[in-house]
Amino acid sequence: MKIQTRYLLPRLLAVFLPLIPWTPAYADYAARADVSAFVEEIAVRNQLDAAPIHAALSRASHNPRVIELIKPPATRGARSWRRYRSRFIDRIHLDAGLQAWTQYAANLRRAEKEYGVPPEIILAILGVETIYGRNTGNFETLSALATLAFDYPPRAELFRGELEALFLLAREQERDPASYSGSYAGALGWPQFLPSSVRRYAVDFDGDGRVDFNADGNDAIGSIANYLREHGWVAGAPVAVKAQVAPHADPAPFIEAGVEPSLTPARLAEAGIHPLGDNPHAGNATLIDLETPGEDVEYWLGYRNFYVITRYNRSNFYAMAVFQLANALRDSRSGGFVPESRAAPKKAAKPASRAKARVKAKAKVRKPAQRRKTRR
Ligand SMILES: [Ca+2]
Repeated sequence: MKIQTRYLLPRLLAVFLPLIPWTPAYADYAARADVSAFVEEIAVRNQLDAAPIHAALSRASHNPRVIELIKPPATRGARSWRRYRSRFIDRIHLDAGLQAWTQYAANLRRAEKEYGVPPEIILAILGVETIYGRNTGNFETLSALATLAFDYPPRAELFRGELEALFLLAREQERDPASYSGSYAGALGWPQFLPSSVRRYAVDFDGDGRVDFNADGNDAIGSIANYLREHGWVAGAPVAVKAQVAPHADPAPFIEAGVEPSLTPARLAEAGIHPLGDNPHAGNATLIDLETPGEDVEYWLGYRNFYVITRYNRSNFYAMAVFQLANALRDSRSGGFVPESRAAPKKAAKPASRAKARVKAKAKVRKPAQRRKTRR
């Protein structure tokens, strides 16, 4: 009988391939030439000893879950402001936020005094980011950043910078670089700062001699306030106000004008776009459209402080959720706010999972403003 060799080889491969240990290119970071070049480069730039960095990276491992989470979804569903909002303006965030307000009242007041950022904004960021330290993430930061720096080309430049920052942070904090954990994108602790932001903006707000974003919220409170002030927070100025767009108006060019508040009240008025309320702010604004499928678009004017919140996470949805959670916390503290979920029960929102992960991925990209062209 003639053996059908052309079928034999694929069959043999099918049988034996699974038995051969598969060694992907990223298996051992310390053995890779591109990784060694990176180590040499950062060692020279920062007067670091290359050997311990190399040794640390030899303990890092590729984490496929990190790649899965950072990747944009293959199919993008319709964005829904209502769904996004319902994930953050709810009983869980309000209760935890009010409790944190009481617990950290003294430091929140001090942060406002020193940095000009009101307590409810700081609390809202802590709420949206991690629900006051509940969800800081369980990814080993060194491996997560190595995976993104060396095995995810679209964001390699950013994450190589963050990996370098992690080594410098570890040196400054006298910690093992492998001892950090946080989000899959390398964000750390209650405020989810990337290592570069920890180095640049973190403050030891409780004065115990070190920055600790995991033990409690004290250092996070001062650090968030400092971050916002450094990005241009204006004490006492408004964040955003609902806008009315006249039926004849075409908001598209104004929305496309970008995230910088560049639209003067006169130009907006001329186009038929007006702030709602009695005391319109004289400052420049950006026009924000909040879309929910099947509903009218909600329009808002975002002022300088809205823009500053987008420096924490470059998303209008994110900044608006922070602003509205802040308002809800303030109103609840004075006894006025009834969360939507209680006032009028709606269909349960889908679990955040993928969409939230995506948002958080970007949230973590907290590079200094001048290094960042435009983000999210
Ligand atoms: Ca401290």
